[in-house]
Amino acid sequence: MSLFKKIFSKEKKENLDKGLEKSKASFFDKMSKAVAGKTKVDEEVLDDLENVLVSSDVGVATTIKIINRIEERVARDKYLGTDELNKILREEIAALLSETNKGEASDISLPEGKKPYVIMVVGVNGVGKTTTIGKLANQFKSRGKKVVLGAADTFRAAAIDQLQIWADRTDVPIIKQKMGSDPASVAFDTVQSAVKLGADVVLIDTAGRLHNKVNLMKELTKIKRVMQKTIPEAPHEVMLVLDGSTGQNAFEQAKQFTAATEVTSLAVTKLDGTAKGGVVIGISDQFQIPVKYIGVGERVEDLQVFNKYEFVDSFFK
Ligand SMILES: Nc1nc2c(ncn2[C@@H]2O[C@H](COP(=O)(O)OP(=O)(O)OP(=O)(O)O)[C@@H](O)[C@H]2O)c(=O)[nH]1
Ligand SMILES: [Mg+2]
Repeated sequence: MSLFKKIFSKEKKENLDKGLEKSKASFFDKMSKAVAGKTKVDEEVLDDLENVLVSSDVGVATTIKIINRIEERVARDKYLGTDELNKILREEIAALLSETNKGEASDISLPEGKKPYVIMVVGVNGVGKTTTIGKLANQFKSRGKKVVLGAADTFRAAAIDQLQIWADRTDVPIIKQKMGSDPASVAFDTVQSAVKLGADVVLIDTAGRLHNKVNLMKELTKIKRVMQKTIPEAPHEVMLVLDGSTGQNAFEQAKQFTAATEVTSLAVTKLDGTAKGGVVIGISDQFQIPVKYIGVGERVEDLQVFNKYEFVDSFFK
C-alpha cells in the first residue's frame, strides 16, 4: 500500500517502535493464539480477532468498524490466509482512520499571523501535562521559536516547581505566582508577558484536580476569558492530555473533558511501558479531534507528532 512507502524519519520510527514494544508483544501473543492451527480467515478467526482488538484497548465501537471492513474483504477476496491478517489489519485500520479522523496534524509548525499562539493544556492530574509542556517547549525552542510558559496549575506548590524545572531545562521564561493564587490571573500575566516579549508560542499549564465538571468548566472558562482581554482569539488551542496506560479510562476522560470545555487537540502519553497502546487507534477514530502528539517515554525527545500511518505501521509489524 502506497501509504506505507512514505519514508519516515528513521530515528522517530525506531523510537516509536520501541515505545510500542509492550503493546505489540501483547497483541501478537493474542493474535497467534487466535489463529493457531488456522490457515484461513473464517467466522471463528474473525470472532477471535474481535476479542483481541477489544482486549488491546482499541474500544468496542472502533473494533466493530474494523471487523466489518475485514468481513467485506473476506467476502470480496474469497480466500484470505491468516498469514496475511496483519497486513490486512494494517491496511484496513489505516484506511478507516483516514476516513474518520480527517483532522490532520502533521507537524508542530505554528499558523501564520497568530503570534503568540496560545496553547492551553488540560487533563486530569498525573496524565503528563507538565511533562508534555516541557517536551513541547523544547521542540518549539529547537525550531527557533520563542516560548513562554504559564504556571496556571496553582493547586499545589510542586506543580509550579515542576514547570519551573522544565523552564530551566529548556531555558524558556516562566510566569508564575504563589501556590493557591488565581489560575486566571497567572494566565493573564503570562499572555501579557508573552506579547511584551514578542513570543511565538505560549503554553499554559492547568490543574486537573477539580472536583466536578461544573467547577472545571467554570475555571477553564475563566482562564480563557481573561486571556481574551489581551488576545481575543486565545486560546488558539486547547490540548487535552490523556494517559494512554489507563486504557478505557482515557476514553472516559476524553468524553468528560470534551463535554466540559471545547477541546481542539489531544495528546496521548505513556504509551511506552503499557500494553494498552491500541487505545490511540480507538481515540483517533472515535473523537473528531485530532490526536496531535503521543508520549513514548520520559525523555525530552520522547514526544512525537502523531502520524496515524506511522502508528499503525509500527503497531502491526
Ligand atoms: N513513561 C512515560 N512517562 C511519562 C510520559 N509522560 C509523562 N510521564 C510521567 O508521568 C508522570 C506525571 O507527569 P506530569 O507531567 O507531572 O503530569 P501532570 O498531568 O502535570 O500531573 P499533575 O501536575 O499532578 O496534574 C511523571 O513522572 C512523568 O515523567 C510518557 O510519555 N512516558
Ligand atoms: Mg503538572
